[in-house]
Amino acid sequence: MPLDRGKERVVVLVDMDCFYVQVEQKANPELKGKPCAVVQYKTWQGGGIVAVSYEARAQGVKRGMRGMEAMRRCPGLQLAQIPEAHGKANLSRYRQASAEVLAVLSRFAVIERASIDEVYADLTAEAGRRLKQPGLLQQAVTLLGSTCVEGFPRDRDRDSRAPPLSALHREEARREGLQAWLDSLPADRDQGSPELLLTAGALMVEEMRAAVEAETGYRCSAGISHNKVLAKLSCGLNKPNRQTLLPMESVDRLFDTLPISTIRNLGGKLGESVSQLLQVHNMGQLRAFSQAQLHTSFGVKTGSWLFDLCRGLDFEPVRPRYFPKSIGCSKNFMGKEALTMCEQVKHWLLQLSTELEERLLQDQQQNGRTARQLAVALRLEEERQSRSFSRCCPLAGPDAQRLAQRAWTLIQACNTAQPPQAAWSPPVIGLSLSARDFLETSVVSARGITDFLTGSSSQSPGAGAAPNPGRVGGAQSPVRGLGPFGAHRAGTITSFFVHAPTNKTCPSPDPVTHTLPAQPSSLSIAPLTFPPPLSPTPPPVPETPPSPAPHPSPSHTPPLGRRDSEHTGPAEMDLPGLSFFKRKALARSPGQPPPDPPLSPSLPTEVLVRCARCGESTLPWQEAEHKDFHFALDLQRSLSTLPPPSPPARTKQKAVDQLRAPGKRARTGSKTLDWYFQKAPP
Ligand code: DCP
Repeated sequence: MPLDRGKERVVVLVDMDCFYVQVEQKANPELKGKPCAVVQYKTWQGGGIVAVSYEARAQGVKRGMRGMEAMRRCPGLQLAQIPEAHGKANLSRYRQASAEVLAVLSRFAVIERASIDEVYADLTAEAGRRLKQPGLLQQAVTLLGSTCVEGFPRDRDRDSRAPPLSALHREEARREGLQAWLDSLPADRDQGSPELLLTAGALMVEEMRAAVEAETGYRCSAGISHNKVLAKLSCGLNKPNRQTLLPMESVDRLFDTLPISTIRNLGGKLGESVSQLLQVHNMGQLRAFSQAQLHTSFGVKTGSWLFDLCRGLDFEPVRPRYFPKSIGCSKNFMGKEALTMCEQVKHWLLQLSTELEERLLQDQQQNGRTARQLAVALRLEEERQSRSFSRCCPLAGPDAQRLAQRAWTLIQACNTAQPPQAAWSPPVIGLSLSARDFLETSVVSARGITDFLTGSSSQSPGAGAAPNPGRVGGAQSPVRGLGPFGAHRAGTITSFFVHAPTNKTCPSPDPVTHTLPAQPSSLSIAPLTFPPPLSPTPPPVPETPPSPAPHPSPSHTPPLGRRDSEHTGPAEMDLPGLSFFKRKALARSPGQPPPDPPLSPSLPTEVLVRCARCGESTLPWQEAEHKDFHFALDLQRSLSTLPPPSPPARTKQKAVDQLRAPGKRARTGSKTLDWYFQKAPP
């Protein structure tokens, strides 16, 4: 029996529960079971809360509150603080915890690391295999001991306005729903049944989560469904320490009351625009629009995507990714913290470089890979607007002094202050350094490249072969899966997921839209004098209220110069502050990496992600926003040229008409594209 469209796969999202809190609780077991929160930078009103235990959530403590306010709400609240290093938050203990969890999960399936505490996996193949095992479902009701089935029993309504159930009632409802689900499964165990496959997947996920808790002490929740969107959505339905199976038959009812903003990829401006343009609030309301209407309003690609999405269909594959694509660190300088002197910029470049060096060395040691590119991004504040710039250059080693020097070389052209340039203008409100384009080093040399390209590894037992032939890092060879319970040492698993990019050339940036002052010749650059690497000198700025994460906007991210221009690649500087590095370079043994290639004008220094639609180059972390940019353009075009869709509901039609009426159009049309890049209010 062919599976219904969109129900072919079993996809899981595993998400750690109040992750940073759990890490702190593991480090300090006295915090366990207590209302507890993790704060960042404690000095201003008790710091900003970034993670909250479920006990504290029950008492009204929320992420984003100041520590002092949270203490007022919840007097017994325990506050743990994120460690700091180099004048900024140091997340290494959370990254370490994340790596421990990933190591466990990757024994069961090929995983896609979605964030520090979220992992996707496609379990289709292994679930299919398990279905063939005799007696699989006999113990299901016991084995699925933390599984909730959304929409079951069928007559139970999910009423978000109803008072929350007690833990006892929740457990009763869970069991009842699970039993009803199991009773509804086809008796003949037709192996093509999507529902049976989901159930087999849920059994696997129970095992995966139990292994994570047994081996790391961390608890997690999970969502099991047919695609990434539904998996992500369902994961959040019964947190903490529960997993939720979301069958396709329950999607319509769930979507009828589900705000559009809660769906993956619709949480920001895109979802806001869909709501505003179509005057809809819930996902289910989108079903009232025909595919042609959605095409008309959003273009064929986005329109088709929305048409499928509101029916629970999504076809994005799980892409094998074990390690982060880049290793980066950033710091914001809001308000009075903004950097206005070159020395401040250099100071922070070195702080960031020092952290980056530590993390790159650790990554090299643990994962056997070496970064080949350095990307620098900075946000400048000009006339109350922020503009972002970014540049890349080749990178041969993680030495902090050298990283800082290269970063400085790359960004100097952004300084428009008059000579002698002790000052920096416009003020810097965000700095970010990131290393990427990783090359396998130790693993490749130890095992030979053929294994990696063919996947013919003796370490891949095959039982859990990846269902999806994902491609990673631009490599053209399919990735083989990992067998469940196969042993993988840290540092060898990387071979399955990351391939050495072959001769990746730097795409040339598009013509510059924002002109920058010409880079002065290298002779006119002020000598670079970084403080010594372990300088105890505190940053010359006090702590102020927390700032949002760097949010560079693609529309404001022109390259810093034309690649073919003589000003593109500032020449390597021979500067007194580099003596430390030079000594090291002179002492380099033959086995050590060569020095960084010079940033000579003839070298391509931009290595950015090229947009297929417009050819514009952006940094990888700006890709998503860049897509929003195109969406915004599409919207503007559709507003100005196309007839409205005709949704059935009269009020809806009226609202859409109003939105498109000439008098009203100016309102939407008058928004600049910048509007689309502003963060949605929380
Ligand atoms: N985090 C952060 N700043 C944010 C959001 C999150 O520092 N604005 C950190 C702290 C979180 C971790 O990332 O513990 C994971 O974020 P999640 O959004 O997954 O939230 P939690 O794991 O804390 O809670 P939940 O159980 O709701 O997933």
